[in-house]
Amino acid sequence: MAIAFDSYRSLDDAACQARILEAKSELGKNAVILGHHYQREDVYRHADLTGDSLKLSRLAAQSEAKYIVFCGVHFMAEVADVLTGPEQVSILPDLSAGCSMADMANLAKVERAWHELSTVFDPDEVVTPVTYINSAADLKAFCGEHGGIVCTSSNAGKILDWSFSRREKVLFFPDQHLGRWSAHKMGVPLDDMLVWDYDQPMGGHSIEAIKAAKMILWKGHCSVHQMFQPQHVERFRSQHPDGIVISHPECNFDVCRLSDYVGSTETIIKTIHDAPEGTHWLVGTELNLVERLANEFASQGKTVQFMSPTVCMCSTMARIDPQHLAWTLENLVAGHVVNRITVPQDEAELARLALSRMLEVS
Ligand code: CIZ
Ligand code: SF4
Repeated sequence: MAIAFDSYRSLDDAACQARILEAKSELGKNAVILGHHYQREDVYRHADLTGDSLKLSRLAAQSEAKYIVFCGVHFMAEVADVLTGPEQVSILPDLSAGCSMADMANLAKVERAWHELSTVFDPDEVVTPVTYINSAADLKAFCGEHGGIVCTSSNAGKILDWSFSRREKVLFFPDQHLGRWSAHKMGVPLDDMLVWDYDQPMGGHSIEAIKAAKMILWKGHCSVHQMFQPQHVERFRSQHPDGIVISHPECNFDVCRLSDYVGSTETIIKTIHDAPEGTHWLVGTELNLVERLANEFASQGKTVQFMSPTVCMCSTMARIDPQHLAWTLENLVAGHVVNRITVPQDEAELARLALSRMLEVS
């Protein structure tokens, strides 16, 4: 029988750290720990591989390890399961580590939107469905089935080019901000975009408005990135006229427009890494990553400052704490798999189709 979590609840952090190291060394090459850029420091330090969700899943797919322990959120562990072999096991140390943005779209709501669109035109001829990788596997499968594709914050522009070259319109979910910014960058006017409110019939729009729109943006967002506001950028600019501002495309449109650079976590890291010594940065993305960058680049004389005056962490990812990691690993040592994430096979096949289209395009 698997070891219950209860006894780990009161385990202090120092004891956890020691037990994680011990379990890791016993597991050796059988297990690989993946750590997302937004992961808290006391867990991130145990990662064998680090990166954004896509890079980590690709690395997982290349790894020989039987157990993939994903210190991230639920959709990432699903992608790892879809992209790895049938003998590999994807594990999420705390099942409540979800993504609130991913939860803003679900299959029932997207199917209803597709059905409502079908009263205006045949969406399978007119609309490419594009899902951000931050979404459940059944939505990726929906895109696979309907000629659609997955995108990440690194490749959204290329994916939209591909999508518009095939069909006249795009339905983009769940993040309206990534969709709006990426379409804007490729020259789609804001007037040609509408926000689909999934709680209203026909997304809250007239048939004429739907016929006229090029980009249909799902009404979803990341609650962490919504905390960054234009006034934070303006205050920084007035205090540091030579400062440079970089934001994640999940930030709202005005923050992106006021930024010098907009890019994924991998882009943010690389841009600051490649910048000259002595530069001063304001960064609009999750706090754990920004603090890590601030520490890492301090020795090169680069100052890295967090965009918001309040703490904005990915609180769901932070549920993967040292206690849950220790519990997961010690169970593996004892021969028990806890918190396995599996995507049903038919769904996984269609999700893989949408993911492989993305991998080909980008
Ligand atoms: O795809 C990811 O890992 C996320 C959530 C953001 C990013 O830009 O890397
Ligand atoms: Fe989801 Fe936002 Fe957390 Fe990213 S930061 S995993 S989008 S809740």
